[in-house]
Amino acid sequence: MQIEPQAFDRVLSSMCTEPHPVAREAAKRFLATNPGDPGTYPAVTALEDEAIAMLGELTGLEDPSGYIASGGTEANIQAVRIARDRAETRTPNVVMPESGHFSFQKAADVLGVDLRIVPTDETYRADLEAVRSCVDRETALIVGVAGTTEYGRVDPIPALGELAASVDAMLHVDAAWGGFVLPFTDYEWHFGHAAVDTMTIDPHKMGQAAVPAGGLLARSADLLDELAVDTPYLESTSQATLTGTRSGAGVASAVAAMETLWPDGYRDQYVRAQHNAEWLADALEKRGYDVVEPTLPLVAADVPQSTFDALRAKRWRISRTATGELRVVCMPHVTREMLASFIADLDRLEMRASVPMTSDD
Ligand code: 0PR
Repeated sequence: MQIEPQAFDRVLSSMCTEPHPVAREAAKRFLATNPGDPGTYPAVTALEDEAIAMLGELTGLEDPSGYIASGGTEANIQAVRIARDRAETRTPNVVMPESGHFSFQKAADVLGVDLRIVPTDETYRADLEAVRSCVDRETALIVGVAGTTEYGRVDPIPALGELAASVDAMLHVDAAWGGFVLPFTDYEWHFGHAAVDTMTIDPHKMGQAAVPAGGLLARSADLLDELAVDTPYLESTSQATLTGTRSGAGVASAVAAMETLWPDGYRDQYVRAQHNAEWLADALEKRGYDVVEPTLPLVAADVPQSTFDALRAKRWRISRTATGELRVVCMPHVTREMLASFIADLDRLEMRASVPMTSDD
């Protein structure tokens, strides 16, 4: 029996989306290539250089170093690895707000660094005082998030950069999800705005590329060189990636998506997604739910557990924040019609809940 891949028509929980048609096509064409072996697959290697140049353009970095990773998890692990290997101490720590993605816990675990998680403030952003009181001479890295996974918040990146510099630590910005919408906002989040050393920015999230296409960027080549190991029997001499063999599909589809959509297509997509998020937040508020204001296209709202479960039973793919709020990510595949139909289902559920049960029910 052939199982069909799932449609996206009820998916409100994903930070990935349907690849743009040109990205899908490029992924198919480059499926059999392996940028892990540039000597054998030079065409896809040239494409990867293009991908990094374009990511540099999005993030205010003139001469970017980096590579297309398997995803944000790999990019975050590698950023921690660079910082750990640069640190002068043998017992380095990494300071991160509690809004940081769980991939940093994996990084800390495999790399043997001490991960210090500090609280966020009432706006769900890194609390600068908390970060300041946690850093010390052994801090190798401060992590700031530009588009948090749960609430879409952007940490005060320039101030985190100053803090990092004051203790000789590096600053990593996790813009895995936010990186493709933030260029159209007033936030200060990238290499051109602050003393950012490394960044995660994933084409396979808001960038509309096919999975796997994460992105790791470094301000200078020497930072990326920290990751390089010798590859004696390949034609190329060293490799900075965590994975060895890797798919050229993600690389090619990232380039195709960015060539097609940067900047106008991404801008249109951001505007549409942000309007949708505001429309949904408004609709939920009108129905009496507490809503966390969507500063980027991501809505969180306090919906009772029973309502959440009933919506799941209606096959809506929704997820929750750590504190239990309903969380809807307004990705490119999430249309106004989808959201209207979601709200209509919510209304039907609430109506049923408010009508007293009769013996006919
Ligand atoms: N950094 C941030 C800020 C993220 O939100 C995520 C993933 C990562 C790093 C890790 O990226 P990769 O998953 O590419 O390694 N955030 C979502 C999550 O883990 C990703 C996701 C994707 C969730 C698809 C659901 C889904 O259907 O929750």
